[in-house]
Amino acid sequence: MSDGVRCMWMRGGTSKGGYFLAEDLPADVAARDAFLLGMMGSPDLRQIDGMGGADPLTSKVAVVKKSDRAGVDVDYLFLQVFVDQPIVTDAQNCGNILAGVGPFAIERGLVAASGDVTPVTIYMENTGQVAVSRVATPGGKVSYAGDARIDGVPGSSAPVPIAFKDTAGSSCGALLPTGNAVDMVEGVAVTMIDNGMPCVVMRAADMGISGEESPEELEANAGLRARLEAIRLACGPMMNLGDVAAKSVPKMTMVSAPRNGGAISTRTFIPHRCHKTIGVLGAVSVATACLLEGSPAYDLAQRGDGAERSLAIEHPTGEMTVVATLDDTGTVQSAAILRTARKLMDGEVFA
Ligand code: NQM
Repeated sequence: MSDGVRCMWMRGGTSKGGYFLAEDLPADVAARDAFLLGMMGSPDLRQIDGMGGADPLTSKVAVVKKSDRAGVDVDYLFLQVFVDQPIVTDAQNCGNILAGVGPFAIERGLVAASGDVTPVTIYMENTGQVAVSRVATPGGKVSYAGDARIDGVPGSSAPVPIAFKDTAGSSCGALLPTGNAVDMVEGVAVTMIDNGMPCVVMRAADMGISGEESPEELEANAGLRARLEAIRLACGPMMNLGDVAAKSVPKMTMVSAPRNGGAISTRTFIPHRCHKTIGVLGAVSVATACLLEGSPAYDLAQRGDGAERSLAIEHPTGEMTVVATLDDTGTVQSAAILRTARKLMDGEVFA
């Protein structure tokens, strides 16, 4: 067993994980990753000997430090610790875990609380982009209590609204890495898109499903999973992501017409488990695909109108609303979403 490492366990949005100050973790990446695998209990489907919750959504890590960048408060590196393989990857960002970064930075004294709401400007190291999160700090202390609700989390908490700018091409170099709104891959019409998260968007009907199935039903569909993985492996190099066999991107989103008054209905593989909701930046990318003429999502979506669109991205347990701001050409310039976060434990963790 290792010496204990200072760590705060938090729910960020619909994910959960360990939040560390960079200075508390080994500087050597191999030593850091070995520690993170050990403390999560990976590789093991049940993660029985660690903190991980046997799901990619609860096997996540945030590494935070004070930033040297002008106008930025903290730098945030997201690490996905695989459940069943000895892999720790920084190849993706996470907008849910991001929701805990502002409160964590204030709690650890990296940012001073200012007034009832403290804005925290966060540089996302995985993709080189900036997000601004607003943290409730009544009386100069972080408050997690409040009446904001997000689907996929029971009860209510203090709101953590987050605004993103310039997320296009975060990992793929361009919003549409192939230059096309639609490509045929393995006989299926797909949009390969990256507005903060590399995603492959396709019609549920083209994959032989209605799009109303539960995540459990979809995970039990071996034929669907094999087809999705074949498409994903083919899309990886086309999206400038190289061989994605051991990567957690691109995410695979199957879309159908909205059923509950939203903009579109989704079922997303991330990429081997079906998400119980949808990732934050995944939702921003899918919302952007809805506004892209030619995309399989375009005709299915209720797109609204005007320069500011509220697009409710329906998912298996509700919806996530993306507020997108468009320029004169109809291109998404910025996006905002509402999350909540909660401190669960502060102490030391062991590998
Ligand atoms: O897309 C899951 C999540 C995520 C990532 C995933 C996320 C995002 O729900 O920004 O939040 O797609 O692996 O936490």
